[in-house]
Parts: sequence; structure tokens; C-alpha cells
Amino acid sequence: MRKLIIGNWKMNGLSSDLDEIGKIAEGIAEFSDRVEVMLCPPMTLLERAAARCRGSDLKFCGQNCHFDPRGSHTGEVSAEMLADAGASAVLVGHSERRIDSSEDHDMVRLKAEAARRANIIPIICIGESEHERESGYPVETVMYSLRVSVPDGSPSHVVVGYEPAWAIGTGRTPMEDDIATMHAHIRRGLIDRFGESGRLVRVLYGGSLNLKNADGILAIPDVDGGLVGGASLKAESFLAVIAAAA
Ligand code: 3PY
Repeated sequence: MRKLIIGNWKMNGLSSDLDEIGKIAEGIAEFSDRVEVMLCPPMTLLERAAARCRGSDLKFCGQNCHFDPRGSHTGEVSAEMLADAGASAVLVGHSERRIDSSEDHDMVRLKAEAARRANIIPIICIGESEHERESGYPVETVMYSLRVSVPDGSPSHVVVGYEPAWAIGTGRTPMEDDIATMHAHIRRGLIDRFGESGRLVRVLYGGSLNLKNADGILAIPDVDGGLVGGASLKAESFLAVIAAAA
């Protein structure tokens, strides 16, 4: 299985950054047989970025979607619209959305189902908060989010992102052993629920993944790739993380 690396630009990126996206698209060519790469630019750049990189191996991903295909939801975007703009996937349930927009597991599952209906891949993010970690039950918390956030039905074309919320944008990362334990639990949870197909679901690590820690984290068993925040904003550092996955 090829590793999957996804760059999450969050609320960063103007038209002047399209050249940087072009550099990423050119730079990944040498890794394409070993690593699949997606980028989540802001919505305002998605269509132009996808058009500019057409013909390259770089795929595009939305950062969020609504669970309805269309309707009276001012300011929202549907999975269908993302597909129409050139996205092959969408992040659902990123911890920043769970915190800023009070998204719960049920809503995340509805969004994941909407993505599947629109034929794009839901990247379903789960992970414990600092408080949940300190309460002593981070595994139970993450396993519960996995159960409720991931829809029933075939898990093919579903990706799970394990992102401890306390590691997002903080520069802190869990110990490698803790990442290994959590990923092993997630894998077991997927197999218990989906049988052998649970082995084929890619489980990514996200949370302050950068060029310094990528080698170690991406070598952990059951870490099938990564979600990269700040380090994906520049082609040079993003390509260094991609090289670590290759
Ligand atoms: C981060 O590492 O900051 C992320 O949010 C990745 O999705």
C-alpha cells in the first residue's frame, strides 16, 4: 500500500501561492510510485490549483463539507461542489472544526457519508483532547470516536486520520510508542468492525508532523501516511516530509 501524505493549508494561501503549489506538483513526480500526495488549499484556491496542476500526480482535497448536497446553508460547501471544483477527497472532523464549530461524531459521520455519495474520499479525523488524554482514557476516547464517526458499509475509499488535538499547531507530538499503540488499536477496531477490509483502510498520523520527526513517525507500523499542517505550506519542507514517506 502506498503511503498517503496530505498537506492541510487551513486558512492560509492567496493566489500568489499558486506557484508554491505548482512546485509541490512538480516535486512529487519522483516519489509517485511510493507516495500518494494530496493538498488541501483553502476553498478559494481549490479550483485554480486543481486546474493548474492537471496532468500532475498531486490530488486535491477539501478541508470540510456540509452533509447536504445543496440547499439553504449560507457559507457552506457541499461534497458535490468540492468534487466539481476538482477535489478527490475531503477532511471531515478535523479537531479545529470539532472545537471551533462544535462538530460532534454524528455530524462527522454524516459528512463522511456525504463525501462517499459525491464519490470523493472522506479523510475522517479522530483524536483525543489534552483533557481526555490526562483523564487516563485516551484509547477508549479514540475508539469511541472511530466507532461513531466512521460510517457503516464498505470501508474502501475511507481514510482515518489520528490527530491528537493537543498536538495540532502546538509543535508537541506524542512519543512514538504512544502513536504505535494508538494506531494498533485503531487497526484492531477497523478489523473487528469490517473484517479483512479493515486492513486496507489507510490510517494517517497528524499533529505537528514535520521534517524533523517524519522519518521516525512514518516508519511506525500501521502508520500509513500523515497529515501535515504548517510544514506543508512551503514546497521545500513539504517535499522533505514526502521524501521521508518514500
Ligand atoms: C497540524 O499538524 O497542525 C494539522 O492540523 C494537520 O492536519
